[in-house]
Amino acid sequence: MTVSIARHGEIATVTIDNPPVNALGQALRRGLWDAVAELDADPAVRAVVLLCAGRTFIAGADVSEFGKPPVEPHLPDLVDRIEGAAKPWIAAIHGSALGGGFEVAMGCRFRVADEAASVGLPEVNLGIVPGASGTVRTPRLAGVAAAVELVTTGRPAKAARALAIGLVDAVVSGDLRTEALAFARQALTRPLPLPVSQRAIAPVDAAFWAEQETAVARRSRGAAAPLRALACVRMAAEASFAEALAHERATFLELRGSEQAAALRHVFFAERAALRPAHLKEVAALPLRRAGVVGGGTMGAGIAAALRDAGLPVVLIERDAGAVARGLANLQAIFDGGVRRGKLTEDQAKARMAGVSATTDYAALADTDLVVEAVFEEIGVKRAVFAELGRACRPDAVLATNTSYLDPRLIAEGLPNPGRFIGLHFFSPANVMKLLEIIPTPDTTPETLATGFALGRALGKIPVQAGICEGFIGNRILKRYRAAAEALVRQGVAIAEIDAAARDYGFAMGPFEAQDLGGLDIAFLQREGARAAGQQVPETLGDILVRAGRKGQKTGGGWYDYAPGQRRPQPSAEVTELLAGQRLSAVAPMKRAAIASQLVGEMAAEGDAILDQGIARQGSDIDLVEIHGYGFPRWRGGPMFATRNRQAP
Ligand code: 3H9
Repeated sequence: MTVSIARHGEIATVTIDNPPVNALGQALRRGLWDAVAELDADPAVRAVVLLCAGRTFIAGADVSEFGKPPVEPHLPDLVDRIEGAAKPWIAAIHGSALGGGFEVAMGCRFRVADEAASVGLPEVNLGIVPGASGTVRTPRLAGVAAAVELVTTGRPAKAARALAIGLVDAVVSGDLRTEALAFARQALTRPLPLPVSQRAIAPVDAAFWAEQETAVARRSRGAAAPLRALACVRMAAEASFAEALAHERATFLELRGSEQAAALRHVFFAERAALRPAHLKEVAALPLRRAGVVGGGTMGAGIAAALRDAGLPVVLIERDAGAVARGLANLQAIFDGGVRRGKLTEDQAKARMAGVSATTDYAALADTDLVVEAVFEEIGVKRAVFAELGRACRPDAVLATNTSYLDPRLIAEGLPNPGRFIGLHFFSPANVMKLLEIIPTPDTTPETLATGFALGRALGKIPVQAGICEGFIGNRILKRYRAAAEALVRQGVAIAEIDAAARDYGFAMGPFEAQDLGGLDIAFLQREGARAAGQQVPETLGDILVRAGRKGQKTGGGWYDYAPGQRRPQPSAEVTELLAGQRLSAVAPMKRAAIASQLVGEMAAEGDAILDQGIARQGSDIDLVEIHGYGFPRWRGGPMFATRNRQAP
């Protein structure tokens, strides 16, 4: 039974039980519709408490219904029906009341939330706007500014904030059902507040909308939904409830059928599938209670910070006392940054540091469940580390390398119990970037692989399995992308025009300005290493620049020039001269859309090769790698989705 009714004296409870997240599919909407009728007709009932079973309140409309024609009862009608019920309904919220779930809660006369609950309207993350009065009722509850923030960012508000801004009427600790029933009894002793739809919206000054439009457009970088959501709130503030509702519904239906919404739905389901891959369903992960990190540089410190953020005690190993001190200072700097940005309190930062013990002695790793190696990218150095780990760690401890380019099989050679070895490729800064490439070797056991995914989940990452090849999934595609960008330069397309095309497409930065920021020398050294090892690696345009001392912003110039202390790229006469001999005769000027299409097409072509070789398990994994590791615009769905769906860039 999806919806069940119980009576507690003059209060009824309506309990929704629709696992996993009580999404508002058609059967549930019908069940609630009928519950209103049944309770309206029962003279013994004076108020109704709406509860959910399971881990959360209603998490929203059922996203899997979005590709299909809407079926009655429609959600906006259901929200109106609950609001118009003869008895007041009280939403009792635990977990998350999101999207349609929060819209149902706003149809209720009161909202009572558990102290760990959150409420929000995340529809923009799916490329849509709320479609059942979210943009129209929220400003009536919490004011225009709060409504704009909620609907344009999609970020939920935690219970305490929701109470402070008026989204909920009470926050309770203890048993939610008991507390909500007590709230309902109290509420019946006082006059009822107006239904939300009848409340007034406090006016805002004219400049507000212009400021918000600029700010939202800047933030959303090509994503359509946030600006459309803003327009809906504006309509709510300036027109009648009914007009605003009709405008919101029309916008919702239009966007629901858009390419952006299809792309974002693809990402939504891909992300959830990535966390629990089907092939590991039956495999139990090993327990993760204590972790070790070898190497306290930028990468190692970032990994240690990520582990601490997830609550794991960390042993940090470095090779000498100076390096131990530098590693600790790197970690301290990360947590200090968290405090400066308001993400951590001073006390939390102290607790994060207190959970780290740093030493040169590998024996300190004796009782760790997992150790991640993040030392210099050189095979001999890494093998020496694993020889130590093989001696110091428990035989069942998972041992991971964070290599980005080396063959993990070579790193693991000679390691006792090679089944517990795995590649865990983090992206810098490792405590921030969501992507985690997981690279099993032929020896890695399913339990070790499952533990890699469990770690990814614990750290709040998007884990993606990759096979062994140079650069795994992400860096291999990056190489092709950069080569494609260089090929355009050789054809005579201006460097700045290529970067602008990538930005227009939705990337934060183009391929050349990104290299200038990160430094051209890392990839150069790697190519030089391969050349020294006898591999045929053709000379790139980047090589020419590095040989001329242009390594990027840090040397005052790379693909562009930079004025001292400035980060704004300026076209460079020196680069034009250095590359003059490399350009073919000028081609017809290319439109930016065609440039972007070519770049993304090359990424997808590499993705196809990666799939053919079994390096990635599915196209959606490649999309996740690009979105979470390389700044591919989420609302395009990733290179594989964008190319397959022939989106016009
Ligand atoms: C909306 O409401 C539009 C309305 O304004 C207007 C309509 C007219 N639908 O994330 P999890 C599945 S738009 C269908 O791992 P958690 C998910 O795929 C909606 N399925 O759990 C997964 O399936 P599986 C606005 C959904 O505990 C399973 O549930 N709402 C939906 O880590 C568990 O999910 C949102 O955007 C859904 N709406 O986190 C909320 N949601 O097990 C989206 C989840 O087969 N959801 N599933 O892989 C969330 O943010 C999280 O699921 C939540 C729980 C925080 C609730």
